[in-house]
Amino acid sequence: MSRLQLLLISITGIAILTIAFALSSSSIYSSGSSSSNDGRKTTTINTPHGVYQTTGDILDPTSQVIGGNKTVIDPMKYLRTFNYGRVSTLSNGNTVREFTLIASDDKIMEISPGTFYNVWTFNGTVPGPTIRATEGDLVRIHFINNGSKSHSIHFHGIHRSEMDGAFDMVGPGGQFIYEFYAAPFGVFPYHCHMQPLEEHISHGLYGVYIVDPKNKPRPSADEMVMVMNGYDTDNDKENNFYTVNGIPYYYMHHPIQIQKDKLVRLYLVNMLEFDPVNNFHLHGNLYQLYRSGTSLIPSEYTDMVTMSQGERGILEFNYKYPGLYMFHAHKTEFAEKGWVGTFLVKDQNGSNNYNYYSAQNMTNAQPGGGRY
Ligand SMILES: [Cu+2]
Repeated sequence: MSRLQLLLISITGIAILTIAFALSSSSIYSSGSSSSNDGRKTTTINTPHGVYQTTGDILDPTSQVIGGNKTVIDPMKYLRTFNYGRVSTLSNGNTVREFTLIASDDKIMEISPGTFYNVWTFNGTVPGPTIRATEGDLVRIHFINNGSKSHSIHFHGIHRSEMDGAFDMVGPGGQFIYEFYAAPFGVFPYHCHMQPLEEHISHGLYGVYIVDPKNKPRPSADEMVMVMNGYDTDNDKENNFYTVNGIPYYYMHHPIQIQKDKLVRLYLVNMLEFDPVNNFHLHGNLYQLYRSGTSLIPSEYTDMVTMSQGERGILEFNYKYPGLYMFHAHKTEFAEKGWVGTFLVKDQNGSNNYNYYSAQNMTNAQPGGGRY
């Protein structure tokens, strides 16, 4: 059979599928499932914008996550929550910041609407809590392993070898105190360092550690944290879901509200397992990028940064015009499997000068009519 004949048959097939779904559909959107020759389940979704077929798990969720303690995290709460610890002062005047991090590995939690997965967590969420200190502070982490496997915490930054969390495993029921001086200033990941590493990281044992500069603090801003991650829900060492802050598409349906002309400072960390790179693209704007956050002088003015696992940076920007703007991975597959969100920029009187609801109708009209 010639390539042309094959092409014609394929086109005819797609056309028949399209018409079949259009006819069988009583609502604007419809979906159906079939099995392809290799046995993989194919989902066909018919929308006013076209017919989509996917062998991936999802194009966009059809409902909301449950929320509460069954869902792996509240991304809106996580976004602007910084934990400064229990503060005390040593006799020499040094500030001490104490934190408790508890690992678990037995929780089955919702990571996307209707999808439950065995997450391994620090303090019950993926990502774990954001730890924040100022350069020179003594940071003391009380680590408790409530899991059934050995775990540890490895902080990036400068510290003694016995505080590195790479060799000393903490067994089930065990405890360990990590102690180090916060240095240098910047943004860092922390994560479990037990083997097999990809299993411990891909299940969710990571979080963000921020060290603020002591002598010259960064100017005040609307600060937020974003962790890029994924979930391999079928155990084939490939991610099925991609997210920023733990739940795919969350900020697409719950835009992050920011003020026009106000400085936004975003602490961005890539903890994505299995895929070699990830990236962050901002719409309608560019940002000053401080790679690793270890300098007060930006390294680049851009709308795109690409990071491998463990890389991170601080992004600073302000919006000139009100409205709704996307941000997402510019690796299209990741964006289509959940790593996409929006900023809703408002002006001083609260208006966003934008037909937000019509945009919401476009993004929220889902197969089955689900609406956030
Ligand atoms: Cu672990």
